[in-house]
Amino acid sequence: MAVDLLLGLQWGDEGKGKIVDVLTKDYDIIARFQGGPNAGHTLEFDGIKHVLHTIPSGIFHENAMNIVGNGVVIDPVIFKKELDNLKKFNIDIKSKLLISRKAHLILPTHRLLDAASEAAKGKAKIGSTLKGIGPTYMDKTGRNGMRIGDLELDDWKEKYRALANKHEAMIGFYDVDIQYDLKDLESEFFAAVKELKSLTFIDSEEYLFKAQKEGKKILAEGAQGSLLDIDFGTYPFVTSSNTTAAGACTGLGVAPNKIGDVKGIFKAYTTRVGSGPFPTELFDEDGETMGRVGNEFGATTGRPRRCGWLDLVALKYAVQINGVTELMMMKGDVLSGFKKLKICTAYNYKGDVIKHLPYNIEPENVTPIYTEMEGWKKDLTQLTKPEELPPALNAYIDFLEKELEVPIKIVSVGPDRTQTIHR
Ligand code: 2SA
Ligand code: MG
Repeated sequence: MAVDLLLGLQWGDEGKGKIVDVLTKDYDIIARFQGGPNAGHTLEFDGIKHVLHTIPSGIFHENAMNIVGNGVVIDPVIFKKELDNLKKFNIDIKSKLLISRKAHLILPTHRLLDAASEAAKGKAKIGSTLKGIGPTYMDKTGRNGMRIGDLELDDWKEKYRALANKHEAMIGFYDVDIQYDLKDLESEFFAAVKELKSLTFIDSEEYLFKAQKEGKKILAEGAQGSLLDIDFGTYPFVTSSNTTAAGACTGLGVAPNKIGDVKGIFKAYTTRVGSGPFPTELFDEDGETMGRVGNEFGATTGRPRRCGWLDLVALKYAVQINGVTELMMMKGDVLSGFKKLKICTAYNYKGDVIKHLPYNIEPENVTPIYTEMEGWKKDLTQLTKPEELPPALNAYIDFLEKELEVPIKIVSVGPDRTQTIHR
């Protein structure tokens, strides 16, 4: 059985958590393959809103197994908080959540290094979530990292100590003022590790080989978005993992020829949190309206998200990089009431009109070229059938399908599970 993927096609926050939750009934296993507690996946059902960071979004479904794959980085402290938040749901976590031994650990000093690195960058900072993501992946690729499997060894604390000492020396290297009490951070960390160790660690690639053989349906849940990919995103303003389809192969141990549907999710407009170029960003009332109506605040950090029109040049790029086979459009409801809508279909790049994403999309090089479309007034949030969608929204969807050459299978009209229209 092939492994399906669900990927964010923009700069994250497309609504992956909601859609995984909606799709989980069709899957036996939901697996996270990259990122870590920088992610904020929001789910809403029965009037409750829930934010997950490291735990896969299938956790609320009785019959789904949830896997944290080898490509993920785990902060035991945040993980423990996530587990605490789930307690009220009476989920049998031990039997429903498995963690790869090969996943890397975020140490308290990784978080401090993240803060020091960002502070040293000043105005050029990445806008990291400060969860220690970059330093942890640096230790992974630098072959210095600690993995979940290390926690099963008797001498793991020695390994921890050596790495933490090295990190402290590195923090000293940055000429910035970072206040911290490592003793406090460590006691919190060790307590959290103890709880983490009560969960089930597995060789997740082996588990997934078997599951595929047995015909189990697996969905790989991406975090962040394609434009934050370490290779293909707007470098250096990216995260430190491969958020694109290939990341699911390396982050779970799934062979490329075992990938099935690639579900790409995007917002009907664009948002970005953190620094970095954003060609269609709005600084006017329209952008303010999107942020307010769309409640555009970071689900992990609470930072306001920057908002702008849909950028088809960037979206097409993401569709191509990922080999997207079906699309899901989120938050169309937020655009209700706009008289006119703009879609960026090309860039003016240093005087030339181009339709691909160039090496550099800084504002001094790129000006978006827009196609204008009629808006719609209708409140979409109560709609349940595709026939009920207003004509102007159908025209918007048709236009996107034609440009992107991929069908839009789901139109989401609100944050709740039930506010989902299948086409
Ligand atoms: P990091 O923390 O080192 O991975 O940050 C590097 C860049 O990646 C961006 N990034 C994100 N962008 C959107 N959503 C993310 N998750 C949270 C959310 C973010 C939040 O769901 O809202 O709460 O602020 C996420 N995680 C990382 C980040 O902004 C940097 O630009
Ligand atoms: Mg998010």
